[in-house]
Amino acid sequence: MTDLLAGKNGLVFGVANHRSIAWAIAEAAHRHGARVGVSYFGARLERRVKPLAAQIEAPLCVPCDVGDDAALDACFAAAAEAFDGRLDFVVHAVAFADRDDLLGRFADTSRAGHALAMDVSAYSLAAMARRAEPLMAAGGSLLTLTYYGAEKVVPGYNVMGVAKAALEAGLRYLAADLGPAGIRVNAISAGPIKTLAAAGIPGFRRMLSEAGDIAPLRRTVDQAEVADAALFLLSDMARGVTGEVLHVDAGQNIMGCPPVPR
Ligand code: NAD
Ligand code: 0WE
Repeated sequence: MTDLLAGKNGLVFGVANHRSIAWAIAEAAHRHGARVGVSYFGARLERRVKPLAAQIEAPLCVPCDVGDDAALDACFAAAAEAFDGRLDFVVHAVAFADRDDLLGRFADTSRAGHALAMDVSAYSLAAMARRAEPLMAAGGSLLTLTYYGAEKVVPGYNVMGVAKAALEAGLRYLAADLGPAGIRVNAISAGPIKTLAAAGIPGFRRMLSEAGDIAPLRRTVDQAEVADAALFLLSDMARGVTGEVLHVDAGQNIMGCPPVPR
């Protein structure tokens, strides 16, 4: 293994625990020579996240509600300070909708539920990009996480699917806006993985097992596989790639119907 991110400074949003995709990416980035700051949501997670941050000698470990402009300002100010004003990458691995909106019908989503999912899960990428830009004078890479429910109806994903569709469209507009400054913006569309965000979703275990049956590789993916793809997109290896959604899903998304045993 090489040091794909040697000398780079990065900020990772969305670490909740050791199962978080954000954690797998932070750990992999650190292993590949990056200095990685982490941000987490709310004081409740501090006890979980601080020891993880210590493991990768994070120069920064700060709370941030991405739905709060002042909190984002404070977080990027802390990053500017910790990294002497130079940031090379940002990872956006944050999503939220009201639990009730993931149980019923999309048709029944309230105006407030729709606004919340869009704000936290989609708008926040633009809010981060705008704040990262002045710290990325030498260029940079922004990465977000999305899901197939943005492209096709996944029962129960509901308002999150609509928010992920907005996230994916938004990433393309950001890539166009920030490209001239040498800042790339991409997403990984991950297959289903058992994390905190998936816990308590009714039928998730069954979904995982079906995904593994449908996918060409006949299995699901794990956090480490998403992190390896993230290393590529964050590194100079991907210097020609922007505005892209890379599927890391064992191929599940290419299937038009389940395989027929012959
Ligand atoms: P996770 O629960 O570990 O991560 C989600 C994170 O979002 C948590 O750290 C949570 O604290 C954070 N968050 C929620 N509201 C926030 C707010 N207002 N401000 C700041 N942070 C907030 O679960 P995960 O599966 O690692 O999810 C990370 C990303 O990956 C999400 O965008 C998710 O949609 C995406 N994703 C997950 C899967 C999957 O099956 N697990 C598949 C594809 C994409
Ligand atoms: O993006 C997600 C889930 C994001 C998420 C999860 C929760 C659970 C707890 C957003 N908001 C909340 N709010 C809560 O209160 N995934 C890609 C994982 C996921 O969620 C599903 C899936 C998959 C896959 C929901 C229904 C169907 C499939």
